[in-house]
Amino acid sequence: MFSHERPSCLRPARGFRGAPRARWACLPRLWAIQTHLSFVSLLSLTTNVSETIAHAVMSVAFSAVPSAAGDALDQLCITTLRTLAIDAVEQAQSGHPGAPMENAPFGYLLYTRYLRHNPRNPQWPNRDRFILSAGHGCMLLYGLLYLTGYDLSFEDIKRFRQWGSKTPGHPEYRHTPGVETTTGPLGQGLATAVGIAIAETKLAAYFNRPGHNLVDYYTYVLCSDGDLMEGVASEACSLAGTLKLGKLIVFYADNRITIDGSTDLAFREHVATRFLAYDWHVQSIEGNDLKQIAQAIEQAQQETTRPSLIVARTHIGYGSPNKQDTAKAHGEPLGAEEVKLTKQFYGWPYEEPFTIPAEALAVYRRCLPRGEQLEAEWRARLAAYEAAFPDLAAEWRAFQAQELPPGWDTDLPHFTEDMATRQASGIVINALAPRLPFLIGGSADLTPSNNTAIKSATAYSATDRSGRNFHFGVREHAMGAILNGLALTPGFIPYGGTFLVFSDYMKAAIRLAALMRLRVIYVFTHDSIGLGEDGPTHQPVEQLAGLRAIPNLTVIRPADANEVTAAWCTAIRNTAGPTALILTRQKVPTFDRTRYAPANLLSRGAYVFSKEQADVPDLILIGSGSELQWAVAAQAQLQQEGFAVRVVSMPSWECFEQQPVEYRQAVLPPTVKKRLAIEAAAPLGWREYVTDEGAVIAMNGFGASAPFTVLMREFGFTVENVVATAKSILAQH
Ligand SMILES: Cc1ncc(C[n+]2csc(CCOP(=O)(O)OP(=O)(O)O)c2C)c(N)n1
Ligand SMILES: [Mg+2]
Repeated sequence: MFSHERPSCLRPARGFRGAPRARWACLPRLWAIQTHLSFVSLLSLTTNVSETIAHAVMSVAFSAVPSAAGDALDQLCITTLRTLAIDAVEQAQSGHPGAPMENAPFGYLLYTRYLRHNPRNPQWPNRDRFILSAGHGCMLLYGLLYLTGYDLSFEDIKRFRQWGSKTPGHPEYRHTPGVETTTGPLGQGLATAVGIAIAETKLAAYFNRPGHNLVDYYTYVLCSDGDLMEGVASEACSLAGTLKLGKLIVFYADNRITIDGSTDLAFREHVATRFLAYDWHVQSIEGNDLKQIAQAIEQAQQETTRPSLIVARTHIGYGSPNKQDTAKAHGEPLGAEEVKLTKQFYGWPYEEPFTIPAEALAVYRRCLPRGEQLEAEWRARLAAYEAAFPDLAAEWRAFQAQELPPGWDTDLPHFTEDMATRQASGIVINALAPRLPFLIGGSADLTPSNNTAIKSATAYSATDRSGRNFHFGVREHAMGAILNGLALTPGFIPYGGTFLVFSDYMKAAIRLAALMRLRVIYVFTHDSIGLGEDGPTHQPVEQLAGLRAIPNLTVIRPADANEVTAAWCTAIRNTAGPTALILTRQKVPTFDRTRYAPANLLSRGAYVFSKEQADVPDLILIGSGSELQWAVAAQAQLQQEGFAVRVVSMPSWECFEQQPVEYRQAVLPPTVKKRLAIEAAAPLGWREYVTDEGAVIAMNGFGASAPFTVLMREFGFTVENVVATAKSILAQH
């Protein structure tokens, strides 16, 4: 059962045999190619080829399903894609030739026959999505994008992995047209695709009406052994099965090779059986057989209630006589001699690298008119929809433009009672939810603790796609990746909650959200030793410093309930990257804003919360989150003793750094170097704000298990300690 022999239940549905074949049994028909090439005219391309070629072949219809090896033109197209990848990696002397060589048949068939895409408009809302989860195989994707006519120049292909080119070492969202998400960290692409597929179901549920299928697209993924070894893929695919994401189609390149060598070293599980257990639809095929690939894709499309996995037995570095089926084909150029031998094997007669036969290009470029036509058909559907449902159509347009409804941020909760900031966050979410229909989110099984539920909404499920509350299960990492997938359909405002300490479990996904500048909101509660008795396993210490170190991520640790309202508004307006809200478990004071500065100053990152009773302060106390209260109390005592003390609330370093220098210097005057920061977390990074003359009251080790009031006292978060430390700073010259 757990050998690589497939159990009979996994045999392909259409009666493919999948019997073991001789290593070279799936050779292209060399004679056919060579005959074909003998009358192929060549284009040595330096610019994008003119549209005339594409139009000349527009009328050529696709045959329904190709034969196993396809016709000579199919093979020519596949070989073109393979050699393009080989040459680009060779030229860069860096990259991964093996995966593109291996997966070219699937890539070719998908892009030219199945994927409904428009290279002229990569953002067309109803396009099918393709995610290359095995991002190291990016030359496959770049090759396809270039050949099918995306805005990628031939020069970009030749300058693979070079400074300033559109072809970076792994696919990057917003960098290369047609790249749907950034991939490279294995497992992320597949898990993100689950979020992308969820987004489709949600949009369809919201906008589609009988007879008006405005939203209807597939999410395709190409993944590798490494993708499926990673835990995040297991988390996400398990959830995808539960959620019955029937339009998610995953092609698994089962080449049984990773960097260390054979997968037998570390990965002997039966993947197909595993996915059956997730309640996926599973097929097993030969990955070099066009007929099997085509039939499997069609079968997967027809399966509408379960996500589909196509386990394709493939061969890394296909065609390389000395490197195929070895780890050597994975991550280094083949080398001149091996390139020669490989091209000989393919029956490729051209010595000049980067040769693209005109006939092959013409086939790929048929995607241009085909894409225009697909989009035009959809636009006609949209026009009919607009006529039938003008109000919904207006919402559709607002969604696409990522417009927030007018007045969404007026009359939001103003708090007077003391409460935990996580509790305030729950109230704010529920105030925002009716105004922001695309604010959706949930928790990794901590909904009651994170206060993430939208009370007026149902749970998102296989039977209720209109649900807005997500139950990610105890799967922080997948939650992070799925949030990214949701945010990749701009217009959605996804949020996800867990304890701050478990943000570590999802760090890789947070990092990608930041790299992609996605509007994702994290609700991280239980933000310090203030959570109390659960003890040091649950008490975050170093997490804040780690999150603050991530570029493009905005971290906000509001001090009280009214700062929470402002923090949510800042997060929703932030379209330049994700935002992490850092919230307390324990109750904190809600400050009287008639006495102290208004809470909406939070958007500036730091502000003078309580001014000194003098022209210039002797000392500045800086607090964030639950520790601001100690600064405020200490200010009163110190002022009684004659010191002019300023209190600065500093919920967000990132927001503060974006302020003009005049503002920053007005809050923290450079001449006032006696400063004391108080934050129940690792002190790393605070030195910059307290200067050499200041100090930080922080956590210099792990916490402990005890009631939170005891912990705060024992770790020095008290008025007495703040006053004493402040005095020692003031006493220094
Ligand atoms: C999270 C993560 N860990 C490690 C790597 C480094 N890495 C790149 S590819 C790879 C494994 C390659 O094997 P496979 O995924 O089967 O791809 P193939 O070589 O078959 O194309 C590794 C470990 C990575 N990209 N992401
Ligand atoms: Mg592999």
